[in-house]
Amino acid sequence: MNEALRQLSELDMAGFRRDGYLVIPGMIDQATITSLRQTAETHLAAKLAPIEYEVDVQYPGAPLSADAEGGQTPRRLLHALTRDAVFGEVATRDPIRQAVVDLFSGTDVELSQCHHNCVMTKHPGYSSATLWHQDNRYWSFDQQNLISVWVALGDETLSNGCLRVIPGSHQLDLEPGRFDAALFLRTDLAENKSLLAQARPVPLNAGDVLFFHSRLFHAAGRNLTAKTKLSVVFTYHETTNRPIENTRSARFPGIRI
Ligand SMILES: O=C(O)CCC(=O)C(=O)O
Repeated sequence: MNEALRQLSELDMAGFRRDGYLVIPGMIDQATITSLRQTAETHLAAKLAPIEYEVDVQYPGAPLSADAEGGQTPRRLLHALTRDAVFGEVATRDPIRQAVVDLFSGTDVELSQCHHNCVMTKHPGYSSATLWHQDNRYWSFDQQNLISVWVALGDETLSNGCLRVIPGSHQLDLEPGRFDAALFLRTDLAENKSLLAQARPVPLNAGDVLFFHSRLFHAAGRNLTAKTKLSVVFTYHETTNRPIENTRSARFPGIRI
């Protein structure tokens, strides 16, 4: 890789390899954050499809049905790339493009359209908690080696449901019995409890960017504040990492960046 073109330092990349995640504070300028946030808020106000609702995910705390109180609470504004050019510009251009190329050691990289590729929202009152999981549950590729990029559009803390991660957990190989049927870590097992004791919150400020490996265990709580939390999330993989035939990952081809 050409050293001069790198976005990340050697230290950043070593940290990512060791921990499975990396935060770059203030990577995205505030004018871009404002534009992303305003676009997301406009789409939310108009309930512009496609939207995944809290009731669709049925995570802990979600309203039980669309007719229940809070049943119309959005969870994800899907297909960010085709919503507005502002999302694609952030996802496919520097500094994020170069940082992702750095983390994949300079190989050819594609932006997945199949999952994530969305604005994650957490609304006051009716948001749900996300249990411990690896994001590979969303994709089907030859290698479980994808990287997600989480851009905070506002401040993220434990109070509004920021991510929590288990540093280094992307290197673990756990027996299938440690997961439930939906591929969340079972919290009743002693061996999982000691793993979860290593969890750390990842607080972010608007404009900070979190890079994390698709094998990293992470979770997040509900939004207990009065303000909606918004983040834009994209996922990337190497071009040589092929989607498995006839899966969702194959049906939504990646975009070369
Ligand atoms: O914001 C959250 O609750 C966690 C999001 C997440 O980990 C996911 O969508 O896979």
